[in-house]
Amino acid sequence: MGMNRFYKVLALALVTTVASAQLPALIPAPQTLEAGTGTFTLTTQTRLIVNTPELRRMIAEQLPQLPAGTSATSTISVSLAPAADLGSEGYDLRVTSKGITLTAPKAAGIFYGIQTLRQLLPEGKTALPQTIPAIHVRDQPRFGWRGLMLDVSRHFYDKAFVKRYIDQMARYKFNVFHWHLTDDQGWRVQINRLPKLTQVGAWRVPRTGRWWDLENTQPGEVPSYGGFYTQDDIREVVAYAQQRHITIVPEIDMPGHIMSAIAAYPQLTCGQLPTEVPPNGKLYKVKDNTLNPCRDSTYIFIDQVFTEIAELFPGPYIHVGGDEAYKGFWEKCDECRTLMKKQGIKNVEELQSYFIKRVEKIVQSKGKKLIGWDEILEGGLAPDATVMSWHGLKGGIEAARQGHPVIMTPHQFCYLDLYQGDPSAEPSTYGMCRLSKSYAFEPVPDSIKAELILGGQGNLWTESVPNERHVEYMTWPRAFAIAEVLWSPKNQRNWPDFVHRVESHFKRLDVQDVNYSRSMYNPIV
Ligand code: TNX
Repeated sequence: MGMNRFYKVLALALVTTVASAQLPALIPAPQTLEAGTGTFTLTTQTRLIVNTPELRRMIAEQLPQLPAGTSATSTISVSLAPAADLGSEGYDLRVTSKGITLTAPKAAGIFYGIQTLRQLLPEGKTALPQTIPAIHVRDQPRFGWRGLMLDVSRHFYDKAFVKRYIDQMARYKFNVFHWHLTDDQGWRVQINRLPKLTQVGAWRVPRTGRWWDLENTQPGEVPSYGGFYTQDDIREVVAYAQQRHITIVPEIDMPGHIMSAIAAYPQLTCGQLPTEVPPNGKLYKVKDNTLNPCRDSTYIFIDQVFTEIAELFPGPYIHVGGDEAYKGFWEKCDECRTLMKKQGIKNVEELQSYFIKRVEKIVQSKGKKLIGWDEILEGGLAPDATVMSWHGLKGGIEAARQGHPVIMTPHQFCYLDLYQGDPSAEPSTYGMCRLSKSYAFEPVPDSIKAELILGGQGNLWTESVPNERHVEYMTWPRAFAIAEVLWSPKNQRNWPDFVHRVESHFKRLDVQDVNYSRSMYNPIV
């Protein structure tokens, strides 16, 4: 680097540092932010002016308690007001020395404005007075789908933790919680019509020597690892998420990754091997974990499950998985061969497509829309499917080319189960996805219609994530990066400034006792 260029880079770095030191550290960065002059102090005399009971409840839950004051000179005014340019989630937040004004066309926008306001206030302090800088933020998200996925099958985390996780998501303006409720290693949602799904399918005998499966077992007990959510638990979590403007997308993974259900109801498979809920471990190769796509009884089972799932989850989608289905047993199954001949199905990929198309009809009969992982492209997409692209961007590009909506979640950028720093200093897993890589995620490829990309999400698979502290460690700060990619304007991305803000949010996580990784400081040498 020439000397001139060196000084230019140095000057730029200084300017960035000075600028970021002055502006409040908001994550995700808002669309526009202007610093004002002076500060506003929230005191016991500050009066709250709100025009609906719903907003009053929201503020009571999210901000320090404001006693009914009398001063008309210091106010927080929150109101719904039309604004064509703010969309359904945007808001306008103005802080001056006299008070705070928050307006939005919809309640969701008010909710996000409150999250911004919380980030302007000191973390964890409830006592007044509190002082915040004068500022004007006019903000709305880049994408309507801003998700995180949590796998609760490979390891189970209880309802209280899931609520805490959702709380944390809401602070960073995520609006979709994709709940991976079933997989080979455990079925985690109670289905009343099919009680064995949780009586049998929610429990597994751990592989000897796997401390993370044995850690909850008392000495002398027959080790059994597992757990599930009752329908009351699910309703409680759904209501909690709704209050935070988060839609839950339940995933019931099929036709593969469903050995836990097969262990409970063995007639669901082609039946060439004995079944059990397998022990956890990504090295454990699951084989006969595929539903039999040729029996009507399989679809009756799916109908029964989705009837209850649709009642429990008010959101518009059911995710049906579709990933990594092992099709070897279909090739060897007489029933499958007969059906394929009768229907003119040429290969097992087309048989999977036949299966997903039938499943889509069931999903639609419950008033819901189907989402699947990108393998549902194999053999032809179901007519109205939304595709979640995890094999890089390519599945999403192909689905969009066919006119289908897409959620981008390419593993290279969005997989929160991968190493985030030097493997010798990190808990054991595989692959690599550094914070800087997540921050470089761009959901819209050049070649396709941007409107078909609904957004993206981070996915936390949990084969090697045995407990709740570890879930947090894997999630933060990478989910900060994903939140910013999905909310903030693309042209405002600024890595040095982001790192600065992340550091300030580490302090917030400390106060909240949420775990996180500092591996962004570890260069891999
Ligand atoms: C692939 S990504 C899977 C999961 C694993 C994950 C591990 C996807 C749709 N399926 O079952 O947990 O890799 O990273």
